[in-house]
Amino acid sequence: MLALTREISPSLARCELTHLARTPIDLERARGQHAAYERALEACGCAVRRLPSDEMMPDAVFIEDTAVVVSDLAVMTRPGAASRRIETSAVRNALAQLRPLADIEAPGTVDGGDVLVMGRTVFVGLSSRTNGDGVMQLESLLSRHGYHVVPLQTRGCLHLKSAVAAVAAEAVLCNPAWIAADAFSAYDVIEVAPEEPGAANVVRVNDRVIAAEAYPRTIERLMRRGVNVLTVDASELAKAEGALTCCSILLS
Ligand code: CIR
Repeated sequence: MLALTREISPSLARCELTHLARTPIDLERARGQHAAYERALEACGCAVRRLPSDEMMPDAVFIEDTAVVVSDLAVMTRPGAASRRIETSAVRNALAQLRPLADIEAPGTVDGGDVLVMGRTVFVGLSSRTNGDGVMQLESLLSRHGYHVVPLQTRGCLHLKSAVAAVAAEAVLCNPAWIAADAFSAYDVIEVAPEEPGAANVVRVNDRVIAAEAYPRTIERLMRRGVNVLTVDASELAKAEGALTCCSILLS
C-alpha cells in the first residue's frame, strides 16, 4: 500500500477554518506530529511518499481533499474552498503515474474528506465543501467503474469523514449527531464516546486503525470491539481543523 502525504506549509497558520476559532499553531510541533503520523502509516504497512508544498497553499498537508482514488481511477477534486484549488496540480502529477485520471469540473465542488469508500459503495457528504453538482459528477465517473454512490447530508461538521469513517471492511465509527447513522445499517456501527464528538475520523490501513490519542474513551470502545488501534498525537493539526484521514491519500 502507498500513502501520499504532503509537507506542512510554512503558512499553515493562515489555513481555512469553518467551525474553529483561530489559535496559534506551533509549526515545529505540527511537523513532528506529522512525521509521527507518517511513521504510523509505515508501521501499518504503507510506503510513504511526501509531496512538497509551499507558502501559497496553507492547507496543503490535508492532501486527502484533493483527490478520490479507487482501484481503477483517480478523480481530481475541485475543492470547495477556492484558496485550496491550487493544491491539486502537484497531486495530479503524482497520481498520473498511478491511475487513469478524471476531473471534477466547475460548478461542481468536492472535497475528498467528504468521500468514504466502503468496497463498491461510495458515501459522499453534501457539506459546505461538496455540492450537489460535484456529487452528480462523481456518481457519473464512478458508476462506470461499478461503484454505487450514496449522497448523505452532513450537519454540524466540516466533512462526512469528520462524522464517520471505516474501521473494518464491514464496520464504521460514527458520531450520530453529525450524520444519520441509519445510512450505515448494513454495517456494524460503533459510536464515538459522546464527550468526544470529533473522534470518528480514524485511518484504516490494512488490519489496523490509526486514531488520535485525544480520544481515549472512543479508543477504548474500539479496542473492546477487537479493533487493532495505533494512536498518534495530532493536536497541532487539529487546530487547523484537520484530523487523520485528511493527511494522506491511500492507494493499494
Ligand atoms: C480546511 O478547512 O480545508 C482545512 N483547514 C482542514 C481540512 C481537513 N480536511 C479533512 O478533514 N479532509
